[in-house]
Amino acid sequence: MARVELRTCTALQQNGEAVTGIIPAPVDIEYTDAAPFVLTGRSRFVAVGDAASVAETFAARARIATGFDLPVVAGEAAASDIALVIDADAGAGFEAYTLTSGADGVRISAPGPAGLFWGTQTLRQLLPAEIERADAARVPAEGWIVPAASVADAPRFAYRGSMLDVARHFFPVEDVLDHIDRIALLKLNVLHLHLTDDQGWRLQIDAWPELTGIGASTSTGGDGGGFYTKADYRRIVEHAAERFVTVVPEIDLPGHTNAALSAYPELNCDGVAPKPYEGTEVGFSSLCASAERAEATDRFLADVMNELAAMTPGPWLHVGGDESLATSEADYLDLVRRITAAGAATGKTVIGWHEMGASRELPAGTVGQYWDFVTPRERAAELTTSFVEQGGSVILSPADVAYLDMKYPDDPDGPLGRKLGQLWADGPTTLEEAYSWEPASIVPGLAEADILGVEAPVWTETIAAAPELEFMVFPRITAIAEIAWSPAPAGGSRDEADFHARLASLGTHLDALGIAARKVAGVTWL
Ligand code: TNX
Repeated sequence: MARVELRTCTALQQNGEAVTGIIPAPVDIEYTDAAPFVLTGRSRFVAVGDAASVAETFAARARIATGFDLPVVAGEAAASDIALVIDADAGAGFEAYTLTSGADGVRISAPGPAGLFWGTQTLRQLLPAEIERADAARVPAEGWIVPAASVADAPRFAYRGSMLDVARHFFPVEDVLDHIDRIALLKLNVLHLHLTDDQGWRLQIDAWPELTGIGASTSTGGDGGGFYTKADYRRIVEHAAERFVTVVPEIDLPGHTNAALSAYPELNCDGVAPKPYEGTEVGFSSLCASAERAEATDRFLADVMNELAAMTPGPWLHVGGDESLATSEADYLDLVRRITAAGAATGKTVIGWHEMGASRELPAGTVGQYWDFVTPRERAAELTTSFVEQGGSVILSPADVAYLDMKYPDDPDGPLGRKLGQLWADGPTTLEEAYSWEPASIVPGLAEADILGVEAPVWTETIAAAPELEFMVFPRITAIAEIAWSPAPAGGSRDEADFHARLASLGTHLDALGIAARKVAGVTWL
């Protein structure tokens, strides 16, 4: 039996058409010409070890699309079954997994549930796209086949993020849950929620009720407000946790605070609450550093950080720190010290945008998020390495390749007939640009081990509804997900044609999910 080794993970060819391709590319994948696995009405999920809940998450989706019973059971797996096996030797690291598929069944093995879950996301992509459907109305012509394959996989970076700005425009809980499900398909494991900004405060804080009472009523462009109750936030966190996604909440401080300042006069140096803001400027608002306001400001910081930490099971709190252009340098350093101390006092690890590296008093382990360009300008590189010098690590989000709110080059109308996106980060961003950067080559002096991970932010000044979000995020987020998960390419450059072929295949899944992805030129969409 011939073994087709596909070093670069090119899709299996059938009648010259790509039928399958995994994004992000696994470390190792071999398709064979052996008989495929077929999921049928007799198939079961056989859980071995602590695998039942991962099996159930996948089975729930598969039942809806197939109409099959697909029970989750213990015991011996038959050739018609999918076995999910916890096995300490199945790979290095808690997110590693192996997968084999063929006429003898599917077997996914991993040292722990997280790896097992990522294995099921690979299986999701190996199945026909109809597996994504929210009803069982369409049976794939070839049946529910999984090509015979053998995969061994593990992520390059521990932190693989998608950031959603719910402050400039509010996105209801259901939209956020959908987004989590989609990023999990790409093995992204962090949802960074940008919860506060000048235009809105989106999270209930009991000790400061007007943050949402007043501060949540607005958005950019006068499109109405909204906020998450604590129960809403917990729903998001739980939905994410079931998909091995950690929520990183961001309260942006000390700038980007007009919504909070408009809700509480005592947070303002002049004691006067500014009007709510619905424009798109940045850098005009600031918490007050002066001694007269210290009691109110520090109580605000402690209350917000404590309530936020109490409802956040993940290890990180993001405290912002970007573009505080209305804060003097001395005040900025003073406020960053107090903000990061309040965050760290909760026991969480603090994350801040790279400007916070100006402080030499960061709590141990503070993580810096780099948002300058692929080629750092001005002080961006030194501000970033400052986090590492102080014992922390770095997340890379170079704006000219990883900001998904940048326009596409041909600036098409969005799905709701409006122009979307921004140009400030060195003009539009193509799919190829999003795919063509190397995390270890951005900030001089950063070693691989200093890089916690990679994140793709989407800011929503111009993006007001879920289809618009989908149109800007997909497909470029698939490029960022691959950079975050897959090994650094041998020889330094990634194989764009291979990526395009796999993306064409993934595109059928995005279609079946009903995602309004931008069908960029250069990909032969199926
Ligand atoms: C910069 S870079 C911002 C956001 C804007 C975004 C628009 C950074 C950390 N902040 O405040 O929404 O550009 O692209």
